[in-house]
Amino acid sequence: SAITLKSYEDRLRTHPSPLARRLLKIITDKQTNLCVSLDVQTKDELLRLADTLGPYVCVFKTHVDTVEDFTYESVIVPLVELSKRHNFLIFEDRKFADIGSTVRSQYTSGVFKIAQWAHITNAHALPGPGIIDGLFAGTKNINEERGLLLLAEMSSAGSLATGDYTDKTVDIARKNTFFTFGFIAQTRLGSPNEDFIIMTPGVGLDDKGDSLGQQYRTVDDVISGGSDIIIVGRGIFAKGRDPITESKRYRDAGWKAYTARVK
Ligand code: 5FU
Repeated sequence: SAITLKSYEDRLRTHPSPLARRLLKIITDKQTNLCVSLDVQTKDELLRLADTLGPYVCVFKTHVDTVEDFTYESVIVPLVELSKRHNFLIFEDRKFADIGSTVRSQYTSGVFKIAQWAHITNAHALPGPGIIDGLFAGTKNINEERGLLLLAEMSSAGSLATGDYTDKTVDIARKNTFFTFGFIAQTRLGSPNEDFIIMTPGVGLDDKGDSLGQQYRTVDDVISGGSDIIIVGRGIFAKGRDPITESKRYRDAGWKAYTARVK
C-alpha cells in the first residue's frame, strides 16, 4: 500500500532540526521539492544555472571540487548571494568518510571551507558515530543553521549500502537529530514516529541510467515511496535539454506526486 505522510507544513512545526524546519518552510512557501544537482565544471555555468533555476528549487546541490576555475571569492560569495535572492539552500555533496578529527578539518578549512557556506552536507556512516561528532564540532562557530545527511542507500548499481548497513546508519543518525536531519536514500527510513528528511538522487524521466552505474527512477516512484526531495542533475541540464523547461517539469511532477501522498 502507498505511504502516506503529513504535509511539509505540519512537519515544519515539530521537526527536531532547525535546518530541516528552514528547509520545510522553503518547500512550503515555494511549492517545490526539487533539488537540482549543479554538476558543471565552470563557475559561469554554475552561477548561471543557480540564477535561472533558483525560483524552481528548494535546494541546489554542488560538487565544488569539480569546478575548474574555483575560487572562494568568485564562486561561493555569489552563490550565497543567489541563495538569499532566490530563497534556496546549498547542499555540498561532499560525502565525508573519515575519522571525526579529520572530517572536522575537511569541513571547516582548506580551500573550500564547506561549513562556512553549505547549509547541508553529507557523510558516509562507515567510520561510525565519531564522523557525526567531528562534523558537528565543525559547526560550533557558525551562526546559521547547518544540517547533515547520512548516506543510507545509494542509487548506483551494486551499492553495498543495503540491509543491515542501512539499518545501522539509521541508528547512528538517531544519536543527534538536531544536526543529522535525514538521509540520502531510495526508500522511507526511520519509524513512523520519527521524521527524517529523505533526499533521493538517481531520478530521471527520460533515461534509465548511464554507462557508469547510475540508475534512474521516476519522480512518482520515488515520492510515492516516501522520499521528500528529488535530486535531479542530467535530467535537467544534459546537452539538448532546456534547463528551465525541465526544471518546471520535474518541479510539477514532484509536487503532484507529493500532494497525492499527503494525509
Ligand atoms: F549519494 C548519491 C547517490 O546515491 N547517487 C547519486 O547520483 C549521490 N548522487 C549524486 O547525485 C551524484 O554525485 C550526482 O551529483 C547526482 C546525480 O546526478 P544525475 O545527473 O541526476 O545522475
